[in-house]
Amino acid sequence: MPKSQFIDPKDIRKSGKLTFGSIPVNQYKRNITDEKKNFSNDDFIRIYRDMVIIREFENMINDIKIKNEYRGIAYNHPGPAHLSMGQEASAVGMAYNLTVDDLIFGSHRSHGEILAKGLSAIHQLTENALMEVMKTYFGGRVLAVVEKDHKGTVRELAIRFLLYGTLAEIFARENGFNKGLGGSMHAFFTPFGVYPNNAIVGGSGDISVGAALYKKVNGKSGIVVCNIGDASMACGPVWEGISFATMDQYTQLWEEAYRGGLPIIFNCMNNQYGMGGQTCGETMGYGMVARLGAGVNAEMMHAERVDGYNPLAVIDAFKRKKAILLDKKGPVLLDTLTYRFSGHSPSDASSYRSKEEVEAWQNVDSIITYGRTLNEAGITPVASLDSIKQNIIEEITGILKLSIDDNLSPRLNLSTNPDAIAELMFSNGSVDSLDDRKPESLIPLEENPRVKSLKTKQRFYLDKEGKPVSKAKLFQLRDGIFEAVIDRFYKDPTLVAYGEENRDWGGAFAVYRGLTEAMPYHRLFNSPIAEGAIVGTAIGYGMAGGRVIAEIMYCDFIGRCGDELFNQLPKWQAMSGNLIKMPVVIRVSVGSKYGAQHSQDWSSLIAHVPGIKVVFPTTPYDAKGLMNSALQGTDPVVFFESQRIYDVGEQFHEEGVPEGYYEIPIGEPDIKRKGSDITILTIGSTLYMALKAADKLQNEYGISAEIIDARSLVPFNYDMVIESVKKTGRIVLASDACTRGSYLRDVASNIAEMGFDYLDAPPVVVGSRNWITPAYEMEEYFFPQVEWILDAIHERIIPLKNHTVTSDWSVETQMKRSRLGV
Ligand SMILES: Cc1ncc(C[n+]2csc(CCOP(=O)(O)OP(=O)(O)O)c2C)c(N)n1
Ligand SMILES: [Mg+2]
Repeated sequence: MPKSQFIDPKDIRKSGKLTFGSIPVNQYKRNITDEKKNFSNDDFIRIYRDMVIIREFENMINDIKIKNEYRGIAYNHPGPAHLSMGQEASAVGMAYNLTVDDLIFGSHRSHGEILAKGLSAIHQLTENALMEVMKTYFGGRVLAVVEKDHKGTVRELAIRFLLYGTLAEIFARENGFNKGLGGSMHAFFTPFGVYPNNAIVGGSGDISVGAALYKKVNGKSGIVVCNIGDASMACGPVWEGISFATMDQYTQLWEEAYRGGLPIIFNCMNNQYGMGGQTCGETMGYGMVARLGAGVNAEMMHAERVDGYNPLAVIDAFKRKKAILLDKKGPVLLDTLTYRFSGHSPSDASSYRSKEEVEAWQNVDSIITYGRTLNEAGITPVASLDSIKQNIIEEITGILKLSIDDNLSPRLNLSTNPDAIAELMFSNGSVDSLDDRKPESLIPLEENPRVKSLKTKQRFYLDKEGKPVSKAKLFQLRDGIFEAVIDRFYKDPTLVAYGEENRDWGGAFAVYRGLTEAMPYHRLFNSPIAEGAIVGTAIGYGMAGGRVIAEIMYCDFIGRCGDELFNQLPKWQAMSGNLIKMPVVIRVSVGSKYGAQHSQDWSSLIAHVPGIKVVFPTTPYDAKGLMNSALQGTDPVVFFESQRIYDVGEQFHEEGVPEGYYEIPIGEPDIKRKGSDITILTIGSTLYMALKAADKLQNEYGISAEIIDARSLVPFNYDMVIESVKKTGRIVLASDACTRGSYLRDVASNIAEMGFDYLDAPPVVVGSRNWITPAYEMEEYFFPQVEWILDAIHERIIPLKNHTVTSDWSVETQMKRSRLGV
């Protein structure tokens, strides 16, 4: 809580009542004659055309899925296809007034939204702009296929491009909008403002909020629409995204120019089912999705239910809601009522609903109803509508032929280039700043009190006389991180940092002390206690074009942002065909002393997931250099920090920690002490334990240990380790992670394979016990100790003369523990 806001017990304890206003439900009353003021005949007809394009596109996919054939063209599509037949009016109505600067995010059922938004963009952009988009996208390779033999207008060409890029993506072809790596549930096309669609139900709920944050913080025009299903309204990311989007600080604390709500519409495509579960009456209790807005903020999120079976009602609602956002009064919750008469997927037998129900909705099918209305209002004869439909069928038939032609539309060739996907996993960029604006700050860098105080600190742990420097005078590991972070704040105007206690508290572990004085609210702020949203919004912020540092206060809390860390952060660069960049750094502090739920090193879990760079520095010099690299790059980095060593000084880099900027490449381990008889490879603060073990080995047993600090887990260059093993013939690996399934087990097995010829004994891993972390007073029985390292060497690698073991390294015990699962 900022000190500027006084929590007065007199006010807080007053009695009273909370009252809620009313939420409009299907209030749209205009008829087509009224709407003639707002739409030309061409507009009315275009709305119809767009709905039919979506319907026929999905008809085609449905036929392919069910009959392996569409209009005589045979094809087998084994992948997913969640169709939205019946929902076309809600998609077209949503997209109608959105510009290309307005971004939409969606779900597994978003083909219709992609096409609707794309068609709307094609209508709005100039022909030159359209040609530019098509020529530059993947170097024009998508365009090349549809351009051949095309005789129509540029806009018609662009429609072909849209249909082909989407269908080729669904069929996993390289010409697809995401090189075939997204597929049906994840296809998107950012030049038209179509951002990632998410196969994880509710996955867009927090990511989209991050994109809205990007718009707001960087003064970019446009709004964000988060299209999600009615069942996803139960999901954590959606609730956390809503909490993040409605924080009071936007309207109460942020500086004048930035004051106001986030520009986002949570648009629930309410088809009333989540697979076979009925959200109203069975799996949820909201009755109407719109009701949820009432509990969130005083504006009740401007919630409203709108009839998504009438495209004009949806257009009207989006127009009004967009105006609210542009007036900085967002966010908004829309409950767009709709119905899919297609199954959840083509194999769905619809056992959960009656034939009568489906027919009742088919009877009010928006395409038929709207077409009839146009005809009755004298806007267009039935024959014209029929011919629109016929043309669309022909067009889609042509697109299908192009998309399944293996010569025109091949897949990524993993036979000729087995690394084709590997090459798309990371972007490996190096960028000083993601925007040209001057970075905003409250004071010049030199005037910052912490920057000034750091100038007086000792940057090496020993003074000139070789005596240890006191903690008060020492430049510590936390200072190394701070210097990298503040430097980037003054270089990159897009950089924002947030998490729990990031502002007034100075970061839970004082890494950010001094930043609050330097940075305006919109660049540094406290988030809600919502780890999912902390990481999810960071992903959206990065995707939209900004750089972000989000913080998870304790490593144990990464379970709270599991989906964001495992399914979202690592995947979108590759799933976009490497068009999206992800300059997102997640700082994760590894705890100690606080028992089972605050003291786990889960770096192995993150390292297991392909697509994230993982670092774990343990010295001030490394922490600063690696943070600089992380903040210069364009890839997601999970940056582990150990609470045990935030206050250590630099012991290894003899010149001390440089004041200026330098980078340490991610992926390179570092020899912290040279030796010749045995290698000890460590991750995290176990380095300091290993140093003590090395002292003992030398002093008591005459064994010289070489100590290598991994520094990074992913990527990881084995050269130095293999070279060391060639010399020593022996290796122990130690970290605080529980031993079973740990990253060091993986490294050990790789070393056994790659360095077998040089090894005199198998690599041995010393990790924590496979238990809960006990209380601080019992930690010595859980985390690796100096003696454990010596015992492991003695028992498994090389007998140490007169050594008395204190921990049990017998094979029998190892097998027994494994049998018991502990
Ligand atoms: C986290 C997660 N849980 C379950 C699923 C399986 N699943 C896919 S779609 C779906 C129903 C989603 O319903 P809703 O959000 O209303 O979207 P709709 O399918 O109706 O468009 C489920 C349960 C999933 N993809 N992700
Ligand atoms: Mg649904």
